[in-house]
Amino acid sequence: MHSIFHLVFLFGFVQGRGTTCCTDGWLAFEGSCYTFGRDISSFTVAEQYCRQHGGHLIHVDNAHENNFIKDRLRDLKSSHYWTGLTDEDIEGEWNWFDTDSNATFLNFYAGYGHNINLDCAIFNYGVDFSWTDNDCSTANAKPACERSSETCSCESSSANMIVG
Ligand SMILES: [Ca+2]
Ligand SMILES: [Ca+2]
Ligand SMILES: [Ca+2]
Repeated sequence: MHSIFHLVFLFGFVQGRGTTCCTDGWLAFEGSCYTFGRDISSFTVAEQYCRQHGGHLIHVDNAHENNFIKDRLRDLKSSHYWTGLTDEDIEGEWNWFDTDSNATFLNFYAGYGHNINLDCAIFNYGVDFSWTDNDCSTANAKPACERSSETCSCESSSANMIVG
């Protein structure tokens, strides 16, 4: 009796502590859900794909989130993936497309991120998914999408739960 009570208490404690949940096909991590599209497209088409699924191209807030995404992409192994990062408005000033806010964290591979003709950033397969700047309008990469976990139903997605 005593140990059962203890277990229930422990379960409740873990459940209430930063649990993120997502619908099928989306991975949970710290308040966001992520999914990766299969089709190689331009930046704009990739962003449209994410929006059709209730999100936007990934907005990388910090190294912790970046490392989580890069680990997932290493599992997929197959392709470049678009970030939601662009310096199309002002060359060299990288902004996140979803919030139109200046990027505080960047992970460009050494020597990249400064090309006047390349204004959209990808997770580059060739450099272990560090970022490089690419031509926004060319079909170069697949969509990497993010959305808030608040739109998800916690009850139906226990398989995707990550406690952290
Ligand atoms: Ca984010
Ligand atoms: Ca430019
Ligand atoms: Ca540029």
